[in-house]
Amino acid sequence: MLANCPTWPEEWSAQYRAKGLWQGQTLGDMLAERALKHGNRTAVVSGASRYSYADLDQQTNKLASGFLQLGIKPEDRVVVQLPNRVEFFTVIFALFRIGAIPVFALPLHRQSEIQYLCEWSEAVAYVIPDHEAGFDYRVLAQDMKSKVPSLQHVCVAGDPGLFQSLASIADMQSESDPNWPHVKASDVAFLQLSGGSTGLPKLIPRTHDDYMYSFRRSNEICGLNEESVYLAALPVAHNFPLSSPGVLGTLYAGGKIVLAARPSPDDAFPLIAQEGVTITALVPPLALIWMEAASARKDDLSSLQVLQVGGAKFSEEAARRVEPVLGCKLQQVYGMAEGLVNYTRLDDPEDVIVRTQGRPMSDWDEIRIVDEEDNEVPVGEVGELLTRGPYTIRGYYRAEAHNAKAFTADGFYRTGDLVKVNEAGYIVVEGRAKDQINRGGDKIAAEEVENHLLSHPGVFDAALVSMPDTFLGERSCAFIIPRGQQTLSAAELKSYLRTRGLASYKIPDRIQFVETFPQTNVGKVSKKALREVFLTTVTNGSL
Ligand code: OOB
Repeated sequence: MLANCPTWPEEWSAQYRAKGLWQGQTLGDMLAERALKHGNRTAVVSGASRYSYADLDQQTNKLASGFLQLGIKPEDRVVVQLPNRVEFFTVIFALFRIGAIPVFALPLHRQSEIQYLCEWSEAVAYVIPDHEAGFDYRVLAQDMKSKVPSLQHVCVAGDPGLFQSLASIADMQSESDPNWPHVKASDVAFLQLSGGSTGLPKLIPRTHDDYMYSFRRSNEICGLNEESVYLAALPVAHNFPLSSPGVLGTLYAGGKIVLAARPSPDDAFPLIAQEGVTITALVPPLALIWMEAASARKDDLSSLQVLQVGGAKFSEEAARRVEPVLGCKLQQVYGMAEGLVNYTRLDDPEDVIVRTQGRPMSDWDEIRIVDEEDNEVPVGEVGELLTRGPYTIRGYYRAEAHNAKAFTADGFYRTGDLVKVNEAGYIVVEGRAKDQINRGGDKIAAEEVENHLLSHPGVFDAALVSMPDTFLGERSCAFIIPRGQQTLSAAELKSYLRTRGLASYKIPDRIQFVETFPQTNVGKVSKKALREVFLTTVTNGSL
């Protein structure tokens, strides 16, 4: 087991195994087994190319053997930053097969996030596309290679430039058959990134056992089977399209994955029509765009049975329009990379589907709704959601001090979400206790951006808060107290943040200069009051 990863106490693990929740299969073995069962069936469609289960498995083996020859060993960390293309699968399954640990980065991450991920995980390799959406990842990789001492290899999907291509790694000839390392299902399979609320994002260790349980159970709830066609419109490295039930659930079911390069209707609608897509997942702003476009376009979306919406709160008004406009069922999904996933059920009454964010997927999920003193609140009242269960982590990787705050002594994860739960166990997300902004599903840890702002010599103090937005749900506003008599402009600060290599969705949507911050009665910055300052000034028309 990877060091510095808190895990379930042995009696819990034993129980999860005895109940058949954890079945002792690794993700690498799952693909091999699926290839035996579904050999010639199409597993992945990407652009004009189609890959069968057998193709995927063979490609995975070749790459795994190449990775071994490069010297990548079990438990070595490898930062994987691939968009929706087939190499995402061959790379992660090759790493699973040799027991190396992918660290999932999102395509929008830039130098600041990637350097942190590489350094914190002490990654030996970094896997990138050549370029994507106008960005050359090889330039970023070159910078990382010069800054991160542990980084030995950069592996490129496509034209490798100065580095090594995945194709050449897969073609490395070995003297003998590879000696596959033994990988245990209870081992950490990969590290996922948390949305975070403190300075730097935390790494989430997920085991083969717990993750496989989460998508097997998701498949049951979402009705995935061999006939299912899943459109990956969101970036596949995110937990929602990865496993709820997402692409991994689809592979487990023997279905077909269709990869969209972008989630726009222009890209996605023709794929739905051509490939007979039955299910897909979107964040709320995209669901709004799809509904707008569906009324204006003529594409045949009739194969679509289920649209999952999650990652951020979906308004009831928009939720009610999904079925009439897109002709498919809506499923609300409220999940988190740390574990717990809630679904509305496909046969729930409409009111439940449009008004709630679902209920836990497993009977083994435990939830508690508590007040600020950790006392449980009465049913129907708002409190913070705490959770524990067979696929919810017991602690972040290398984060002992933080874990003591983020988890209770008896192993419940403090989600930082303010929710209420009705008599039937359905959850409604009401707000957030954590210092995070949810920008249409993209999570921004306020402190991370504040620290970047504070590094500017003209900034005396900085506070990032959310402001309501009809399209994204929330946008970010940075309140800045300038240092001394410095004259600073919003544009200057934004471009400063860009030069610090921050992902674009973290750049504040608005920057507001103030002289002081309102304070709480214990003398901390009151973000609640700042949000109110914003709202009043906006309504007065003075911003
Ligand atoms: C998903 O995972 P993360 O790790 O990016 O973000 C988790 C957080 C939750 O704690 C909550 O604050 C928010 O995102 N959230 C929602 C929501 N779904 C997630 N807030 C309101 N309504 C929803 N439906 O976002 C994620 C992981 C797996 C499946 C789906 C989403």
